[in-house]
Amino acid sequence: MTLNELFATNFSGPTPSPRQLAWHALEFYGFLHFTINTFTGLEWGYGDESPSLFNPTAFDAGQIVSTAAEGGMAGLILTCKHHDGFCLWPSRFTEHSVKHSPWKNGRGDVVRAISEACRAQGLKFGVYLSPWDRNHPEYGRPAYIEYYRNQLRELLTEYGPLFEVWFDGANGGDGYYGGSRETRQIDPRAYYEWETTWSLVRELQPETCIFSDAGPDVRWVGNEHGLAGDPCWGTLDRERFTPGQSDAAALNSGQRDGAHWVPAECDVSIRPGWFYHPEEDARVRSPENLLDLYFQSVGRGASLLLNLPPDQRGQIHAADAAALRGFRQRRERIFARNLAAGAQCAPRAALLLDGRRDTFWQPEGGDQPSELILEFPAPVTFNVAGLREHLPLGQRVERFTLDVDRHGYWQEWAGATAIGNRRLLCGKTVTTARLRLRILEAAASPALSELSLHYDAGLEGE
Ligand code: FUL
Repeated sequence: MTLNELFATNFSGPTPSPRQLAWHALEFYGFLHFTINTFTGLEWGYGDESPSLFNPTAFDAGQIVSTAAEGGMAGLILTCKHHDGFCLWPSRFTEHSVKHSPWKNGRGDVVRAISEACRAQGLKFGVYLSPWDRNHPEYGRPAYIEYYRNQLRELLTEYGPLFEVWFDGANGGDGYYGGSRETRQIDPRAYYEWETTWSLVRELQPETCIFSDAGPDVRWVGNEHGLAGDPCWGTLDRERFTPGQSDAAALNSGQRDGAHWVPAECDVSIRPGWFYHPEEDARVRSPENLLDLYFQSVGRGASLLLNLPPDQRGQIHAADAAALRGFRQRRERIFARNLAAGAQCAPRAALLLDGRRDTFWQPEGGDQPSELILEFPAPVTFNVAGLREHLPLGQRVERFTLDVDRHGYWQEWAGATAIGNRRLLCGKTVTTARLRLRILEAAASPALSELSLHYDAGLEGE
């Protein structure tokens, strides 16, 4: 019996699949909203826009991807087709695409360019293909589902490995629909036959994670503000949710007793809109605001999917690039060093301080509450703490505190419900020679892979 098997025996909750574990390691990646809307100023194109409107003046996939990479993003998801139906690649199944745009005389392929730039710069690549299509004449009828799957097949087979496929639940009803200009209501539960579409993804890209309001691999967090619930459990009863029809509050917090592992992703834009609009150039989020989002998404065990909309040149605007760079610098300043490294502790507990996810600590004997004490060679000043659970063994911890030694007495510094992939806590600045982690409630013997302490002069919790 391996150590993992031994520790798994007393736990019956869901655990992540290998593809979900790989996804958890990414934590922060980007969205690219780019299409005809970039040129018409809309957020939702009606579907009757001429492909001739798509004409970036200086498209540069390298600049887009390097901006994301310099911001510390691990991957990018591109809106290959948004609700207006215009395709950023020359799909064989429609004329409503880049092949009829003046850009590169109709010979361009944004999906190819971005996917190749991602590969060249070591970022993962993912696709967004809007199920709602306001251009297509057959939308609302069975023929459209076949069209949708044909397009998906192109994206799944012609652009290399994908890390995530993003299925949007939005549907506003009205549209151009091949000239009918009417409202078409569909039943999201029945119309798309998601199980069949998901199995196509499984067959063609078994390692990619499928995102929707309801998973199956990654779930929507229930808002577009970048905020995970506190707590935000990685578990959910998947059957109770339908893409496009989900209970946002339940998605925000997850369900502690959920039977499936379906972690949350926080999608949010760096600007007010998802697409680039020049009038929003002065309304780009600040590095400080992005850091706040990071603590409330990644710091609660979810991932952060931050949208960077390419502008009318086909590049990331300087204001967005500067904010992203500033955000990275803030993160680096805070997290570069683990102030707890080098502490004296029980021998296996040193595995919490080695900066590795694959090694982990479990309390001796599995008693509850269980505790761990770190003694520092010299007093440590901190106001941020980070913890990680060893996710191959599931989400076990339900309540914990971090206590500091104040003149020989333990005083609670911070406490929370749930850890999961990552838990970041901000508190009052404190100086101490000893730290105690107390796990007050857990579903089974806890398994933690990381504990870190940090200090940042710009941060202070309540
Ligand atoms: C929503 C869409 O309606 C927005 O336009 C955007 O793509 C966002 C990420 O998802 O459902």
